[in-house]
Amino acid sequence: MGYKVAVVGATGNVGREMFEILAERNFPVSEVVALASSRSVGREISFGDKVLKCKNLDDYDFTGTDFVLMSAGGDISKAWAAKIGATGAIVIDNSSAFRYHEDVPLIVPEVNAHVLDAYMARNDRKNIIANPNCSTAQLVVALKPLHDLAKLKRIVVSTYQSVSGGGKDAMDELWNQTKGIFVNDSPTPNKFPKQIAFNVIPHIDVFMEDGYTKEEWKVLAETKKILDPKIKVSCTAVRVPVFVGHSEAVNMEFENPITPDEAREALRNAPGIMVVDKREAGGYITPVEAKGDDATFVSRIREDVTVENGLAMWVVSDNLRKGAALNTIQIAEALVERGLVQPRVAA
Ligand code: 11C
Repeated sequence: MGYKVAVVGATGNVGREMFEILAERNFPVSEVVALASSRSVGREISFGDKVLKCKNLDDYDFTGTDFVLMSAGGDISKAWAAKIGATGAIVIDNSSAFRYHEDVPLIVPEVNAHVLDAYMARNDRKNIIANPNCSTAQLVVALKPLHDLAKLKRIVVSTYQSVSGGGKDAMDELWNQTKGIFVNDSPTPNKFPKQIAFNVIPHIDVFMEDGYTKEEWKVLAETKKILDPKIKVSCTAVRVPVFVGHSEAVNMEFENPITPDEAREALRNAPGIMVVDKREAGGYITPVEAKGDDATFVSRIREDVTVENGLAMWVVSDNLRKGAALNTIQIAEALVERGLVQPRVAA
């Protein structure tokens, strides 16, 4: 039994990661199709030991396709997701276009896969499921076991986000600026508002009226939607000169007492998490080690003495994987495992 899977945005950072993860995890496919804009038609994409040629999204017929994994930006998702969903295919969308719609489930399988059951039972569903922002995905994976144990009241998150979250051009800008600075020829910032090489920038996405940025607002809105609307969230999102891997310093206040040891134990037993927490030099994870890994790593678990029932921790994950491509494919896996999607064409 295999599913026909199409990837929209096949040539992007996340699209390419999706093919790798589909192959790595042996997702049960009958066929995999690479879709992109007309300018990328014919470009070759690796899928396991096969090479796929990109087809044109504009004239692709989705009849018989089971899953469409979209990662081509919000505008493409807005233009296509409903049309594709109407053909019966399940769209799993990596953009922010539908995340906050009441009728669209926002899923991190380790946290709220059960929401899929109710959604798939609905006759009026639009067949669109949203994947969260990368900084939210790793955060809620780490918060969930602690929330179950001691009930979160409030969290304060500071992110250290890699440039790959901004796409390939952003990675190129860091690379070219870094090289340029050594030869006294630093190109002017283009993708980022200020120099990113040897610098940090406290600004990701657009500014909102209240002074927070959209990236910071996403962490707040998505954590509430996925985990619990009652949790108070404040975030400062910062871009750092790291190619892949987002890190987060998280301060938490709980309703009930919880010790660092209890937290460590709960995190160790939770799905998708790897605890690396030795109180010595190097006894924690950095983005360089998280790159290419599926786990959400938690380190530096300790008491936050500034509040009653407070803890602090350091959370790192590969933003292109758990933050994007992996979580998208885990949603498809959850739908298959829960018997919620059957192949439309027998393989
Ligand atoms: C970044 N978090 O690091 C962003 C990228 O809403 O899916 C992903 C944006 C999103 O720049």
